[in-house]
Amino acid sequence: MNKPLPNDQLSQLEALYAEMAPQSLTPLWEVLSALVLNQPQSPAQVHRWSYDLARDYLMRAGDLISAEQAERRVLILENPGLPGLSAITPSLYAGLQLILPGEVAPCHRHSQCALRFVIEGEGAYTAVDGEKAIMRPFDLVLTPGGQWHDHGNFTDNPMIWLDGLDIPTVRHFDASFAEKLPEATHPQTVKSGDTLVRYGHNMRPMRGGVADRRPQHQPLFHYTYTSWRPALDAMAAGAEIDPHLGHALEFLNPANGGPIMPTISAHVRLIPQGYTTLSRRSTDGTTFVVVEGEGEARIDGESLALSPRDIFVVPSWKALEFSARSQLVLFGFSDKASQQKLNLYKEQLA
Ligand code: GTQ
Repeated sequence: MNKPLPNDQLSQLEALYAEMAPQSLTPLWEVLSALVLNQPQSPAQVHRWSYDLARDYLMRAGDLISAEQAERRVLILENPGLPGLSAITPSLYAGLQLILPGEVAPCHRHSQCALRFVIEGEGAYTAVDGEKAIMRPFDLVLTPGGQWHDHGNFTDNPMIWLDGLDIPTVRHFDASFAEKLPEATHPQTVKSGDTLVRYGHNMRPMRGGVADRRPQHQPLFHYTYTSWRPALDAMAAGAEIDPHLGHALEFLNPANGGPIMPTISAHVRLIPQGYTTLSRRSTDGTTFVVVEGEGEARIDGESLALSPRDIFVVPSWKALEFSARSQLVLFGFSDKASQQKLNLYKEQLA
């Protein structure tokens, strides 16, 4: 509403609201400006989780409950501005998952799309439709919606990764289905690494027979650190830097050249030592992992110190700039994939 109303009009309106409320009717004019915002006003807050601190709690949980008992032993990174919603931004979820030596997180599938970004440990696996991806630090592994997945660790060390899922998006659409496989692990369908060989080199098998075993729309599910990290270095050595992003590369779905999954985009970026990026804001609230380096993120004036393995979230439409004290390498994921489909995505460069 634009102007304050006279008292007698107000009291009659309030009586009217009270009468209609039991009929599940409410007046738009009382809430319109809060519904149709002039610009995003995210309820999510800027937040950083110290990896060491979160890891400590995760390991203590590991002493008390097994991966099998928990189905997924994960500490949710819940945005302090979204209490009780199991969300890191309004549309996405993040958590830290621990698999201890000898454990299996049993096989299931669901509508939700998931990414895993490995933070600690080497050699445990995520199996997607019965094909194991052997996980190494800073690998990106996908379990796209509807694909069977189980995790297991037959190494001698704990394995911890960041889970990023579209749980709040699927909840928003009321479209969640999930089922468990009767067995803890999916039967092996093909040897580990088969999909990387077939789809991991900007190529795909020519049609025919078992060559096209993977779902056509979502064939690739493993993006290795050993491929993305040198690509970023080569870019930094040769290309002019983007003053707002640094050197940045987005992970793609080779089936269509689009984002990795229908609801989640992911990228990596490198900011050279001593460099400060120009301020930029975008509508896709983004969760970051510090892969290497030390520095600072300034987010609408708030400052976060960045250290390796820390995780932080920058909500929608917050102006963000990075300063790299030593060369900073970051991984980030967001709902840009969804927003672009819905023609909602916007960015603004300072
Ligand atoms: O690994 O399948 O963090 O289903 C949350 C839900 C992980 C998983 C999560 C899940 C998973």
